Amino acid sequence: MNMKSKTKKILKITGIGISLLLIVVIAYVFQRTRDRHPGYSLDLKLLAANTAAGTLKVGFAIEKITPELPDTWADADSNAQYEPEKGDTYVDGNKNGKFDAYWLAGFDNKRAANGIHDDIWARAIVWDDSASVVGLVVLDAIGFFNDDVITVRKMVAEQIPEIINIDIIILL
Ligand SMILES: [Ca+2]
Ligand SMILES: [Ca+2]
Repeated sequence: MNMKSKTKKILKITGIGISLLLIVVIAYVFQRTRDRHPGYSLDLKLLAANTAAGTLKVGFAIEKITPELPDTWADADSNAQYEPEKGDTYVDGNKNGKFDAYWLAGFDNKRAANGIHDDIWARAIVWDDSASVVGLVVLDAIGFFNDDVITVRKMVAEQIPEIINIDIIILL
């Protein structure tokens, strides 16, 4: 095999490798960005208000949503970042052999929760004017995305329609 055909073969193999890598990257991006609720739409129109004298019913609820923190960790260099390669260690409180971390958003990366300072909550209010029912939920959370909101709306519609027929659910 001469040098020219050897170079051709290496280029061919490299091209195939790059093509396969590209296909994997495209498949990964497609999987990560696909619509998890295809066909879902939300009609934000409220029914015309009931002009007859009636009753406005309002309900409130609050629910603790603080996750359990089975494991804690020791910050060897006191930089508030869990970095086992720098000597940070965890205490396997639930004895499952892995660090069950809750990663905190903001300020920096690798910030694992190491205790509960304050509980976090979901607070809800529902208005019912007998024409429309609107629910508003406020979460102490960062990273509750549109997919999650749609999932909650579907869960409410599927699981509790006999309790209350909510026309619109707003999550903040
Ligand atoms: Ca550290
Ligand atoms: Ca654990």
